Amino acid sequence: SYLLDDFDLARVEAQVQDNIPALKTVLAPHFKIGTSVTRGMIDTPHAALIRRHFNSITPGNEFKWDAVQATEGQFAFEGTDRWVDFAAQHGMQIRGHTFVWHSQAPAWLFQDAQGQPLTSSPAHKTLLMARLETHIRTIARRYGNRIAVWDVVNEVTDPAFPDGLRRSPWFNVLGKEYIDRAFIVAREELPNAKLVINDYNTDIPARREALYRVVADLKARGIPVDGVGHQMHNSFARPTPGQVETTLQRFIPLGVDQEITELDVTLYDDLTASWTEPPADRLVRQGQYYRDLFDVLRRFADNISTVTVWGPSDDDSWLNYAFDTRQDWPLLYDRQLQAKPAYWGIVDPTYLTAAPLSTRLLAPASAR
Ligand code: 9MR
Repeated sequence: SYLLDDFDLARVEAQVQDNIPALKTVLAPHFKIGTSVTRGMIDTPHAALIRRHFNSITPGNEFKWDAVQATEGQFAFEGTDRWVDFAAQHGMQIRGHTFVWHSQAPAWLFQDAQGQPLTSSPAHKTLLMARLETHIRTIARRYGNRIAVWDVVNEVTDPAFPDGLRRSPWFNVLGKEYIDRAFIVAREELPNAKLVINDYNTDIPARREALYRVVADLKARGIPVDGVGHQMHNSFARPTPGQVETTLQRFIPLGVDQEITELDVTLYDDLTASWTEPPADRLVRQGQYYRDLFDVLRRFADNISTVTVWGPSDDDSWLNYAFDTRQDWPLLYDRQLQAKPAYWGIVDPTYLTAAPLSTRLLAPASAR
């Protein structure tokens, strides 16, 4: 054992690099580039990183039902207000995520006044539809045009069923009408917003076709859906650039805008490995993956309005806690907010041939 005496413990804030191109400038000819944001980031150096590189934000959790209306009829807008103001202040687009999802929904939503699960009885149908409408109308009226894009429904497909629709509580009570109503009500309230149906694994043929059928059916019946969101939680193995191309191509005849809404690229091949540091060769491969992916996305720029990565920097990825506690490095900037090979893959792939730049700045003691 030993004693320490008379020392300072100081937090060294990450420094946002000011000598590299802003992602949003590099990509301006093609599409908007966004990131998801989480609570607290407004007050950390992440805010500077977000302002510098991105022109769209998607609050990752604040707009979800359990955050906005945890208790029936009591709307909490503190978290959402902050981000809407932040976006307005910095001239960014903001995406609302999401009005209708089966997950991160409070228990009361699918229960009657006695706490019993809702059924498909006429009374319960009326109740749940009224809840859906109230929720959408209340949020839409608060923010109106300040929110340019809405993920109106999230993850509603399931290729296991012939109709391609997930058997969520929404579906089990209301049938597919809940999707129709969500879009119709959103359009009534928000005539100018882009209304999106968002889903994952859209590169896998079964899911892609399920989503295609659902969107085609909505369009055929005049339901106002403007866009398809491909989440894209990717790995090196999939989707390949070719699979992305096939997926984007598939939706073009439907005349919808397309967005990449939740992009990240795990460094792992499986669920068993667990590293404490990212292997350098993997970071370069990740850069190559982002390079090849963005080559495709740029080619489809006419059909894509926004590409959003699911977090500004590796310290703020859902993948750090989704699978036990193993760390992952799926994004464009590292935990010190420095540009990774992933960033260079998009901005200037010639840098990928060199060893990853390590330009971490540690402020000299005198400056702390
Ligand atoms: O990023 C979100 C994370 O903070 C939440 O804990 C998680 C809970 O489901 O949701 C994450 O975002 C999800 C998104 O809303 C929908 N697609 C999958 C995303 C990753 O789970």
